[in-house]
Amino acid sequence: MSTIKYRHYDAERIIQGRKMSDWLPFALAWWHALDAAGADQFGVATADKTHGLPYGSIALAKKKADVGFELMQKLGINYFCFHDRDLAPEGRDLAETNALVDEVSDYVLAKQKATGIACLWGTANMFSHPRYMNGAGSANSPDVFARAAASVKKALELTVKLGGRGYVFWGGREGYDTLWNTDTKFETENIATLMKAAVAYGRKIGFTGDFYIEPKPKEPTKHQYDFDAATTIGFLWQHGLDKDFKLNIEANHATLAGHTFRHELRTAADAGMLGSIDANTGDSLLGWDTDEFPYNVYDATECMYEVIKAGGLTGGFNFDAKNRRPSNTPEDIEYAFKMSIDTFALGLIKAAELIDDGRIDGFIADRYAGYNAGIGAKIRSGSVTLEELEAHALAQGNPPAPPSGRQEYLEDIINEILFG
Ligand code: XLS
Ligand code: NI
Ligand code: NI
Repeated sequence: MSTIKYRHYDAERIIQGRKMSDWLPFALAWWHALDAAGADQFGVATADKTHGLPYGSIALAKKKADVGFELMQKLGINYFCFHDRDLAPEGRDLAETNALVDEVSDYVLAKQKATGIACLWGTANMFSHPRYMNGAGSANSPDVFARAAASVKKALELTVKLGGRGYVFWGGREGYDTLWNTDTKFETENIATLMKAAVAYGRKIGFTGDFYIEPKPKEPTKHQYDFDAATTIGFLWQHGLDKDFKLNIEANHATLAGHTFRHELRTAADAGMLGSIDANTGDSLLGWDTDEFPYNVYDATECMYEVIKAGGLTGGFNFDAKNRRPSNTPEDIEYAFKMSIDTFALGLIKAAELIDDGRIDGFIADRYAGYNAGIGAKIRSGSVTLEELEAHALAQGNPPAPPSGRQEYLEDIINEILFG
């Protein structure tokens, strides 16, 4: 039971026929909440998340789990997300690395059993270690490719062990810095091969959840292959991966791609591939992946409108977010989660009000009403010919002037519902 007093979030409250907690399966990102301590390109950490223990030790790995579960219980958050390397440090070789993460994941699993807190998704960190400087699935070296594949195998095993709903591929180094040294076709084919092997192995060991790709256009590479939702969907279709994969849409990545968060959600949903969300936000004046805790209620309302229309997520809302560098105390972490959870809860409430109000949906239905009958219905059937369309155009004379799009009228409805 959460001990935090939320203004809007009430896990049991029913919205559009479902509990708030079912619409909003919130997750804590291990790497940000328990690791990120404020270091950036220009300075070292401003927070201390070592708990007096040696950095990279197993004792610290277990302590992080203690702190994480305590925090999730306090906040009433029911899920967490992890990279293999967030749970346990890298050993001297693959065998030792695997043994270390086995030990820590046993510890985490025991805590899950004791608390009922579940895993939303797992992933493999294939971007931090220098071996991945030229990519993982896209590596020019088959030895590095094999090492990446081995870490995907292990991370899948960990995800199954911890009962994860999903498995994420985020390709931090899967891209290029210069085309003068890169065969893009070759590299994307190899990435697909790695993903196909992951699907085959995952299904073999009983992983029934969704695989996700998390689109991001750049950073750390100049260009990442999973640029945005549309590019990623095309890749999945091209390689026959669309049955097993959905998208994990991150708000800040949408901004980096020159899209709105809502655009990316809609694009994924239109393809039936809206799976999960990394809930964060960037700063439009900074222009990099600052992973801030989301507080913009317009964005959250738009997001939840898309999520309700899509029928909910198979995944959840992972707070892939960290405190700003000067917010460096443990209380700041709680304030951040509390603020963002209330932001999304309010977004859900307002999105549901918009739908119940009906004016927006009604306007959109009217806007396309011409397609309900006659030549419009024929077009919608997909079987219309140019000859039929020409015959219609000749018979009708000039088409009537199109009606107004009414953007400002509709925006005023949004403001009315948000603010009265
Ligand atoms: C980085 C990504 C990363 C993924 C998980 O920008 O958002 O945190 O979510 O590897
Ligand atoms: Ni992310
Ligand atoms: Ni990100």
